[in-house]
Amino acid sequence: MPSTPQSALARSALAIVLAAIAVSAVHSALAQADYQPSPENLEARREFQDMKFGMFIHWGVYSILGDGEWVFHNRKLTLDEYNRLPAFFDPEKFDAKVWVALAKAAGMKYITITSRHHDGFAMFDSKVSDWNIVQRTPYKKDPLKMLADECHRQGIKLFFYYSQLDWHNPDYYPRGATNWDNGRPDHGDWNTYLDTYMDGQLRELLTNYGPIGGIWFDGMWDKPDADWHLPKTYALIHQLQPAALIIPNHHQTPRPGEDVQTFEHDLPGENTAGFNTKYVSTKLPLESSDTLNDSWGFNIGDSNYKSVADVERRLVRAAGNNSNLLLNIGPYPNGEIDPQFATRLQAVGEWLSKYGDSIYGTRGGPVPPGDWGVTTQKDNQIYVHVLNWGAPLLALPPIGSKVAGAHSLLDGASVEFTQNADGLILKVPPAKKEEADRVIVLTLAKGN
Ligand code: FHN
Repeated sequence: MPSTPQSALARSALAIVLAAIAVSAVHSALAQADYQPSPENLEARREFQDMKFGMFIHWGVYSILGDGEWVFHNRKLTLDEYNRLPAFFDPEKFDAKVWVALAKAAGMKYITITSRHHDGFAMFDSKVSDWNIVQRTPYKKDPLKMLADECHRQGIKLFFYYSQLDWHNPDYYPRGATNWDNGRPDHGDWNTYLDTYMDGQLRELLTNYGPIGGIWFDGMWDKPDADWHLPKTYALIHQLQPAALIIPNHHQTPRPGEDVQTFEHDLPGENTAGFNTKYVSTKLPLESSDTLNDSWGFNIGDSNYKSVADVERRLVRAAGNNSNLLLNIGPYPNGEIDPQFATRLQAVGEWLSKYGDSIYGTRGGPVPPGDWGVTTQKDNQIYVHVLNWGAPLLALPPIGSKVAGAHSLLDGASVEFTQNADGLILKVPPAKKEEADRVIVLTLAKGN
């Protein structure tokens, strides 16, 4: 194209704009070091804590093989082999309305879905590469867009899980702990992977789907010593949507710019899984993620479903530990949700319609969680959740406030109690058959 004075002017104007964008990006990247969450972000954190119960969804082209989301790695498939999978992914039964309605029926207030897992396959319409559902599958549509629209319609918050680890992109190099020889070249540009590919996709997720709850990162543990350019990525997210929460599943102490601390397969501070940090933030909202059977992605050989009572107890224990519970399902490749998941979730939802007051909007209560149960608190009410206690009397340590009355949440019947400087003794109503939790509501005296 011949150079004209106008095009020269346009070029200098563009150069100035790009320089300004670069300066502002560097500035906000540095600013993450002493990150001060915006008022919108702080409000989103409070809302997040109030929601308490979320639906985790692992769904991708790996679902076709019915062997979990790690199948690419576990079977040591080559790129050429795995590249054949998307051609078989045609989820004609996927209905965003049904998924969102199920989450609501379960009493879940948010959904966190894999926008891409470690196979790097984007389950959304990405222009950054053609390794995505719209360009590589016969389905050709963007299910995350449908899900986002439906979540907005039905008032459910949507979070995107995003794997930083990538088993497919050659620029994910040097490779990490989960590396195997799948046919990628032994060279690649790490900076391009992070700055162009990953940040490019994050920009799409934060731009094309309306307001989202946040980004749930996973996979940094594959290269724990690498420079992940976190300040830059975190600044980008907070700049595009200040209320979007950054939830990193890196199993480490939280870093500047992160908004929630999440724990996998464990309650905050526990480490039965073997990879969680015991450090628990006292400032950030907390979340604990778990599976409804033993798998994240659809696994045809896994029928080890948790019982409804088990899920209810986990939710209660999470709340008593001041945490949310993010409970996972792995839908079929055709988009249907296994009735084994659906019926359990509906039953939990029915239970929550009776017990929800003692969970939603609460924070961890004044009594440390114990084997017997936990407490939650909202305003001037403390909920004593008796989960595992066979005796008629339950003695609790001092709670720091005077109790004006106590009643059973389920039927409103008053509960006898005595309180003195040594603590509180409650006469626990006898457990009914199959009752996962006995909740006694303590109303605190005014002026406490
Ligand atoms: O490797 C993943 C796994 O597939 C799954 O996504 C879970 C969910 O918390 N996180 C990773 C392991 O930390």
